[in-house]
Amino acid sequence: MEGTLERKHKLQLGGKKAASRGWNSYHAVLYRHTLCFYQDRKDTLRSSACGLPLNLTGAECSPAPEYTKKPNCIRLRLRDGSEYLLNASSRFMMKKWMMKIQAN
Ligand code: I3P
Repeated sequence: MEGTLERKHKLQLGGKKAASRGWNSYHAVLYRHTLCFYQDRKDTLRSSACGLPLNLTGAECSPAPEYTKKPNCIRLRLRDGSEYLLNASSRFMMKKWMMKIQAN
């Protein structure tokens, strides 16, 4: 599955506060066990991803209703201790992303 996702890096590897915690919007692509972020949809063809793909093996994914600044947020905790908030374009897309990520 692929589509627009806003992303905020909360915690880095080991659970330390991430250095840059602002929101950015990406074209996200969910492959079998990784979630990749691209500046633009056309970048997927050139394989020019923004940063490393997120390894979803052993990741935990849940809604984040306590984060009230964005309406459709998902909390994604990776096995390496890092954590991201992902904001989907609608409630429907939020549920769809969660279901697909959890299926990993
Ligand atoms: C961050 C930016 C984020 C904010 C984050 C700030 O500053 O304002 O929007 O997150 O707060 O650190 P910068 O752009 O200078 O990196 P929220 O929108 O979630 O508040 P945080 O430190 O509480 O994560």
